Amino acid sequence: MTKPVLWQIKVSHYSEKIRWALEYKGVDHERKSPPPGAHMAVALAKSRGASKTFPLLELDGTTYSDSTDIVAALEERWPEPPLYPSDPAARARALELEDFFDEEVGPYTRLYAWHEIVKDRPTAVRLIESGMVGPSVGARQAAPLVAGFLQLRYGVKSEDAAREARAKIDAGFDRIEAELGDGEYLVGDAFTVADAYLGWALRLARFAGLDPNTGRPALAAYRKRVESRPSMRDALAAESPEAVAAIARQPVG
Ligand SMILES: N[C@@H](CCC(=O)N[C@@H](CS)C(=O)NCC(=O)O)C(=O)O
Repeated sequence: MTKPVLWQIKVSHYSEKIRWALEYKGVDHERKSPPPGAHMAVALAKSRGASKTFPLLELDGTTYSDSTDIVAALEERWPEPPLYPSDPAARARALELEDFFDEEVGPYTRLYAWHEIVKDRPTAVRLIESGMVGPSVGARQAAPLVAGFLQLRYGVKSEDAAREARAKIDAGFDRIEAELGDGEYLVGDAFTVADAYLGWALRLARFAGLDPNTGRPALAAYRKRVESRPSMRDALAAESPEAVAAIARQPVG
């Protein structure tokens, strides 16, 4: 079997979801990170026009796009350890939460994080210098171009959009706090696809200076628990810790 190839954007939480899933299942794979900016063309070419976003996963001759479909393909190919609960009701809930994070929390967290980073030129330059976004040489010159791209693509310069994003993020975290209760994981008593995604959304929020923990004790304890899992630590350590440090406005460890 040829090794699966993950086409990723390092800083992307959707890519992180797949990195966590691959580590969790112990799947040996290769990672490719084309320079951001070139990613759209690469994604369109690799997916034969089906997707302009990353992640993509090449697996057994098929290119899967969209992180939800990629997790489904991984689950089918490597059922153990499972990311989907076996109980149908629990499974439906895990998939509903995954969808909620994908649509209602993730894009807003991304928009808010970029909004904060773009406002703060030294942080933006440090991030570009880390090689995580844009060319690592000429970071100072590249910063306005990267900011311009983000503004066009995600509307990151509007204060109204940032305010709306913040409200969505807070509502999402409040929902999670309410749903967690005393549970160790989001659904049932095992790590699932829902946990694989939420962990990164929480880190991204912290990069942007948001503090999901205050006033949310269940969420704070949960985050610590999930991030201390060895496979999660490995997935996080594998991607430029310097870049993470460059954008962190709060300790994210
Ligand atoms: N629904 C997609 C969203 C993927 C997505 O938005 N990826 C972003 C990275 S966070 C991307 O490739 N953005 C590049 C762009 O939109 O130009 C998924 O779950 O995979």
